[in-house]
Amino acid sequence: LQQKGCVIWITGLSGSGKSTVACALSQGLHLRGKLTYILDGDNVRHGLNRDLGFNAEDRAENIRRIAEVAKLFADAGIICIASLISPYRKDRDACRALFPEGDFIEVFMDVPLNVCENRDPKGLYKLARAGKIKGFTGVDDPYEPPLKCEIVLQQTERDCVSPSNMAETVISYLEEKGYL
Ligand code: GGZ
Repeated sequence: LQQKGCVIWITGLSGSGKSTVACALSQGLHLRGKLTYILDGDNVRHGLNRDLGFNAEDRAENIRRIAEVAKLFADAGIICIASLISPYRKDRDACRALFPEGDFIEVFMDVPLNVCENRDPKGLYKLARAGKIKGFTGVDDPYEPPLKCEIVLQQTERDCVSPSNMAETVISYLEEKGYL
């Protein structure tokens, strides 16, 4: 087998750009002849995880199942890109523990809440502020940023980094670590 699998675990608030970066990363890796698969929280919740809601227990189970599926892809030599809020540190650490050292690459979308909220691509923050969605991450539900992770992709109000630029940061990391 030519390719060594791994999981790129993208964590961050709703609207922080996880899915966009996942797509850009996947495209960049395809151009390098690599097989990838994206597991997006929002999509997986329509099928495999449609029985789950957003309380802490259900989020933990959502994350656990996605990590188990990601592990299957990684075992098959595929670079699996998981993009989900995964707000709790202990849940992300439990995912990490499923993988051999180095194969779980945590990427933090470090985007301030007000930037995510101003984007509000699906109008969910607005609904959450109006009390129409309860337990929305960042509004009335916690998000625990990583204390230590492999890659931080930072976006501020002042400087805007393009998704393809962010994808390149991840690709450089993968090159450096011998995954490409
Ligand atoms: C957070 C919510 C919620 C609540 C619906 N809290 O930005 P989106 O819209 O497209 O993606 C979000 C998605 C979150 O699913 P995840 O599987 O990534 O979450 S977790 O890792 O915490 O299990 C958001 C939408 O679902 N959404 N209600 N209450 N996001």
